[in-house]
Amino acid sequence: MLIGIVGKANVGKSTFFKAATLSEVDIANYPFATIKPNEGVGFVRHECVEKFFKTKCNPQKGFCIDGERFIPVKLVDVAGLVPGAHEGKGMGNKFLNDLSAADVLIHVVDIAGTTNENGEPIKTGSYDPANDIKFLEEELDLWFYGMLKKNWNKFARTSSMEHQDIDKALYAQFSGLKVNLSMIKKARINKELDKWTDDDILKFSKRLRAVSKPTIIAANKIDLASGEANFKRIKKQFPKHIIIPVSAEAELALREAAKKELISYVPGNGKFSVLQKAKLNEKQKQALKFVEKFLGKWKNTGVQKCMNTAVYDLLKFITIFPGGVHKLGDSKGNILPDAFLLPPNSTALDFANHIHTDLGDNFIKAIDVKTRKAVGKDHKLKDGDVLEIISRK
Ligand SMILES: Nc1nc2c(ncn2[C@@H]2O[C@H](COP(=O)(O)OP(=O)(O)O)[C@@H](O)[C@H]2O)c(=O)[nH]1
Ligand SMILES: [Mg+2]
Repeated sequence: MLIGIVGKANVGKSTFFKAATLSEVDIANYPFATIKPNEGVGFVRHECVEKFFKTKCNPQKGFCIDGERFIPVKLVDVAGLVPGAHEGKGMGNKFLNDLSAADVLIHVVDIAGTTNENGEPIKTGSYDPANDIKFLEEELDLWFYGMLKKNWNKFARTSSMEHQDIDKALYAQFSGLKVNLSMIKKARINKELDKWTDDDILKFSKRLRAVSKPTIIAANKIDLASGEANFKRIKKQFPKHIIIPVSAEAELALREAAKKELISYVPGNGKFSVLQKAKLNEKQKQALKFVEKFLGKWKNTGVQKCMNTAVYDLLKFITIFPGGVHKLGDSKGNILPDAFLLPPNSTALDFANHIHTDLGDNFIKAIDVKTRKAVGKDHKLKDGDVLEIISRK
């Protein structure tokens, strides 16, 4: 799972990224083999099944506070995209490449309109953030379009002459882009490839971009003047988009204060409490006062909400906990040590394979630990299931 943080310069991408990847707990074990310089580990929040089993978990990846499990996901902070990025403007090619592997995007927009189209600071409210939503989608569409156009004539002719499967032929053009065959089928025009017009290619590029890089809008800097009015207007203007009010700065303040043990705060909550032993300086007092007022109005900072919405609502992933009917711990006695994110419609066998292909290869049956019922390999999993895999080895 890779979430791409995108947007033009100075909208708050890095602030969002820093807030989302800052955890109260230092975690040694990430489930990711490689982390590039502009990548980090953030978390989605899911109710922990420890409550169901009336126990206390010891997560080995991620962490758990107050019965809320934080499950690691990778984030990439893509440097500011400018109009014309698809033609290479402002290192556009490199930045777009950074997005190739993303499953879902969080488009950070300066909803208060304090930055112009190039990300330069201007008077608050004097730029319409609607332009940014349009511009970014257009850049991504044209990026997809450019990839197709590069070899189109030759590729369309060969594919038609050789009677190749159209979906597979198109699929081959998007290697490395987290595009799969079902996305191609959803987006495709129903015509032999050598009959496609330029308009058809563009139309397909747009549809494919929309299904393969689903995007939510983080309406950031909502704490500033004109943030709220712009947010309301833009929600009306883009009724099909998911737009979440965000103050990345407020979230960063909360996570930093929690890390210093000045407050207790569960990311995503609408409240925090100042810890008894905390010695706040004047600046910290002011910052927390501002955040408290903000939460009173907006309920939460929106950062955790963006993460959860991207993974659970847009991608419709489910969380599955490995466990056993007789033992919820691993060999070292860690209770409910893991929580995995799986794509929608995953089966018991998919889960076994996700843990280890050996487990999939030797699959006998699985047990739904909550109901204690045995299930077969094709059993469809649902969010929050606890599963035990019984294998031959
Ligand atoms: N008021 C306010 N300012 C913010 C917020 N998020 C970021 N900023 C400020 O916006 C500026 C640009 O932020 P940065 O994260 O570097 O933007 P990036 O270029 O998109 O990575 C900085 O001065 C931040 O402090 C927010 O939620 N509210
Ligand atoms: Mg930045």
